[in-house]
Amino acid sequence: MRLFQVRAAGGEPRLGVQHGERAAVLQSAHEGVLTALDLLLAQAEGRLSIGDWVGSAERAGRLVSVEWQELTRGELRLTLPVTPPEVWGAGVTYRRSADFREEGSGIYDRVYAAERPELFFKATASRCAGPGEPIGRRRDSDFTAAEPELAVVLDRRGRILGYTLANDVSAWDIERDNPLYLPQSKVYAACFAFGPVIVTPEEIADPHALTLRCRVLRGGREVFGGEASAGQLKRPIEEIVSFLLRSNPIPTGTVLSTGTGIIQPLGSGLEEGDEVVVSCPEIGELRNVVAWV
Ligand code: DO4
Ligand code: MG
Repeated sequence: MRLFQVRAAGGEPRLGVQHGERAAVLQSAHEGVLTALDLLLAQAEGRLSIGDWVGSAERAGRLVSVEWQELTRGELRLTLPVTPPEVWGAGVTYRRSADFREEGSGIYDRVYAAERPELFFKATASRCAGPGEPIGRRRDSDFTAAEPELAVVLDRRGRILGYTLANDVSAWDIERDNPLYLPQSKVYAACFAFGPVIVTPEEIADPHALTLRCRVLRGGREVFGGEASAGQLKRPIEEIVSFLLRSNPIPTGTVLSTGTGIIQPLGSGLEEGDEVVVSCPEIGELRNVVAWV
């Protein structure tokens, strides 16, 4: 099942369910469910099955059908598919990311080879951008890049509630200046985008078989394109999750982004107005335009 959320100006997020070009939006709470996280959690806890709940909400007239494309331009707009209390990132999980970052210090090669992964606090909900919302480029960065990543939504026990696409937008020049500046390269306004939907685990037989693609469009022309398979991840996603939970309780709805395998070359960073498109056939397409923050 593919779950999303919409919001009218000034309104609270509401759950929707996508089937291809059609979608259905929840009009009011049904069986105690109003948001995507309510539904994901209810299924994970064995209180309902999402398929049965959708059927029952349709019969009760609570799910109203809409065109998917309308949700990208109408009054009711796509927003974050869950409101995450915390967002964490994993780093240097692909050889390509280690090679690009390593400049002789040895730290990136060491963490790529080490048992313990790199994990960092990435964002709060207020720093996240949903589908179609602007992503940020810091005014004090000359080289900010997209980091297209597969992300998971977790419950407090670390169970994977669903998969989504993410963009761990990062000021690479600040990180390259000194690795101790990592939090400033990673955490700022609109530094993390994710969506458009959360795909439930029963639809993704093997997350490591997913291939992500990224395009950066400037004035409609592609100025960068790249792809990576999650099969190139150095370690399984469950292992990254288990390290995140070591002595570190996480709240339900936490998003963990699993690292980038797609690298924009030096000198081709994001400009204001660029559109970044992260896509994966099994999940959809996440589009965001870059804005100064
Ligand atoms: O160490 C820097 C961060 C790496 C990262 O975000 C990634 O590899 O995706
Ligand atoms: Mg990253």
